[in-house]
Amino acid sequence: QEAHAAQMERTFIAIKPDGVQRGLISEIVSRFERKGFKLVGIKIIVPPKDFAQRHYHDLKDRPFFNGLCNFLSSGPVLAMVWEGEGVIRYGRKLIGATDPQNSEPGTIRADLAVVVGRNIIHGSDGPETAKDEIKLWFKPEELVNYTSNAEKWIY
Ligand code: FUP
Repeated sequence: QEAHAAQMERTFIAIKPDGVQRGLISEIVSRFERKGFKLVGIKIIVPPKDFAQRHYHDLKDRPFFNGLCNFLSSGPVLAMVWEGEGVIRYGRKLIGATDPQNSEPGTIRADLAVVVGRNIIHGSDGPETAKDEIKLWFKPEELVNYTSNAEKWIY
């Protein structure tokens, strides 16, 4: 009988409208790709306002919630699912602190953004949110299971 490999960890990553408009898609995607994480879902959409509100529902009581949701739905968002060992936590590391003024040089937000309201990228902050966000943004059939040739050299 064929051995069943446990599915590796997955996280939801989105390049927000500022990152897309600034032409930063390839720069950001390449950082995840070169690390050794695997892209298993990707699409570009303009999320409707109510969808943005669902995505950020945890922040609904914060003063910036309305502006944040307006911003997310103001243009194209590149929605992605990345897979790999520790990808949720390490994805957050690649992204850097929420406020680009506080994020460490070398991180995406530090290197490519200046203010918190235009911090160009979103990444799930834990296993539960990763699961919820992947489910919100992607249908199961939009996620691809495959073995990349590099995998046997990464793990
Ligand atoms: P993060 O998980 O790093 O994206 O941070 P949060 O979930 O706390 O915040 C989500 C988004 O809200 C941030 F990406 C930008 C926006 N935000 C503000 O505009 N002002 C703030 O003070 C905090 C967050």
